[in-house]
Amino acid sequence: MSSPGGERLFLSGNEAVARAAADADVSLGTGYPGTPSSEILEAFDECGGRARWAPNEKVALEVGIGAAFGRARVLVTMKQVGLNVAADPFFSAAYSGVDGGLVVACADDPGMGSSQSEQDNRNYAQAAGVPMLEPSDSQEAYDYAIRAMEVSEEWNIPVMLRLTTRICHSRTVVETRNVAGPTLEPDFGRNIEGRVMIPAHARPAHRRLREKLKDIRRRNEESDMHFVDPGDGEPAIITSGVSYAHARDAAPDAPILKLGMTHPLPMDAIRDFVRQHERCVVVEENDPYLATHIRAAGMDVEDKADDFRFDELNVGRVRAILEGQQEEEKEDVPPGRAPRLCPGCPHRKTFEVLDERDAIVTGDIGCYTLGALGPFRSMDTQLCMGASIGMGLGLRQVLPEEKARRVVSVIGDSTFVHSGLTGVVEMVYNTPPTGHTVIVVDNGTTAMTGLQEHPATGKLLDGTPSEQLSIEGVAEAMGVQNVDVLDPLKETEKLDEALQKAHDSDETTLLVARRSCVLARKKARRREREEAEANA
Ligand SMILES: Cc1ncc(C[n+]2csc(CCOP(=O)(O)OP(=O)(O)O)c2C)c(N)n1
Ligand code: SF4
Repeated sequence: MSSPGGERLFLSGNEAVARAAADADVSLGTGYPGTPSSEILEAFDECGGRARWAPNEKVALEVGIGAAFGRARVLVTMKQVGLNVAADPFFSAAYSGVDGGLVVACADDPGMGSSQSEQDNRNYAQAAGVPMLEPSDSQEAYDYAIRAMEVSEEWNIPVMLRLTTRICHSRTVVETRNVAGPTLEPDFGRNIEGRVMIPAHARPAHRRLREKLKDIRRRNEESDMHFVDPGDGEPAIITSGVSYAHARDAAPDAPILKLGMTHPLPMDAIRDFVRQHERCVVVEENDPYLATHIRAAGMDVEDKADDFRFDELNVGRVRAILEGQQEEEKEDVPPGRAPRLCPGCPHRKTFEVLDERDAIVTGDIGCYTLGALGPFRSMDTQLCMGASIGMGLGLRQVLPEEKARRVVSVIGDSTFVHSGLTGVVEMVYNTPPTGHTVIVVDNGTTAMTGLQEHPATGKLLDGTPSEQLSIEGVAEAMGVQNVDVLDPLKETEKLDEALQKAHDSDETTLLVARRSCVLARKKARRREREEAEANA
């Protein structure tokens, strides 16, 4: 896989991370799709890497930790909220450390172009005690992915590569280089004290982690990952990630301290810079992560006003921050056209039926969330992946009987596998007095994030066949009393009747509304054509 380097390529940040992983001989890439991170593993596959979609981010990270215990180089990818799902192993892996190299590429979505929250994952690196590198363009995405692997291997610690939407999707020139491959062969050596995180082992592991972080910080002080762009303008700027590019354009004459490793922070280097300038402004997207930690270290730096905490930054907004503007002038932006389900989308019929039935719908995340908007307006709740079933059960437990019977949980096939299964266990275990009804809207793909495969499609990331998880089989095995599969378009009446029957009974029901996504069908036909051409 590794290349001699020296190529000049025009890559997105996601492609640059994938190319770095291929050049660094990463043994395994695993993750769960989520905008803006999804293309990393797809591009890694195209570079010849071994890339796999896991059922969810927690499993992906656990697979990654296992492989890194086996001394391999591993890349794990996810979007920012994915780390909420994977947080448990993330915190513990910081204690246990790893034997190979483990890089967690985690992509934040400032402005929430495709997310339900504007969560700033830099706080996770700090909270878990995991070193973090923040690239500011595709070249740095390439270089820092390699650096992150080196830091991970040198200190035996997972490392977070923190990306944001602009970095993931913007293309800039990348020069590849010859990257040293792993020095260790995959192997497993017993280390029970280091890897079994019972309290007696975790207490010294926590102390070891804090010592490691002190050493990494000392190394970071000397590192070329932070540098000063000299200038004689005022104010001086401290920044990182994509904000560096905006700051450079907004204030070309200003001295800028650009940080690369932002956990643990090189506080001595920052202090030196702050001492030399009368007025220092921290420019960063979303949370005041840098500003808070720099101030906590006793330095007097200016922070952006609260108004600038929301959404992505751009050159104009950075100028306003540097001028000390406290409130942002809001432009009247005409509302864009609301997104809609595609014509012929299989989810449409299900929502028409639910609308006619006046169901109370606890929903989930996917294309089908558009059932909450016009013309259907028939989804009443949506919080995070997998929440539909638990929330439906909660309502069923407390509502008066007639209303409780109207509650239906709607969840997509990818989301069902990701985090719906334990909701079904709750439904079977703590069945509400009126029972409960779940509809799995199975369109045979992860449509919302770009038509990725998942365990219930029976195909791996690259389209090769794999064991297919049966949604109805799992539901039956878990003890759901009534399980049925139907085509929402061809069997609309049957769907309505099944919902009526479920409404009137006190039993648990799971209906699989199965019909392929129109775009997934097109993609499958394209793939078949390409395969036929290749074999001709
Ligand atoms: C924890 C988490 N991981 C990933 C995502 C990104 N994401 C949103 S919906 C979704 C799955 C959509 O697939 P499916 O449930 O099958 O519905 P479809 O879009 O195909 O209708 C994903 C991966 C997310 N929002 N949260
Ligand atoms: S991409 Fe597929 S699932 Fe999503 S709206 Fe279009 S047809 Fe429906």
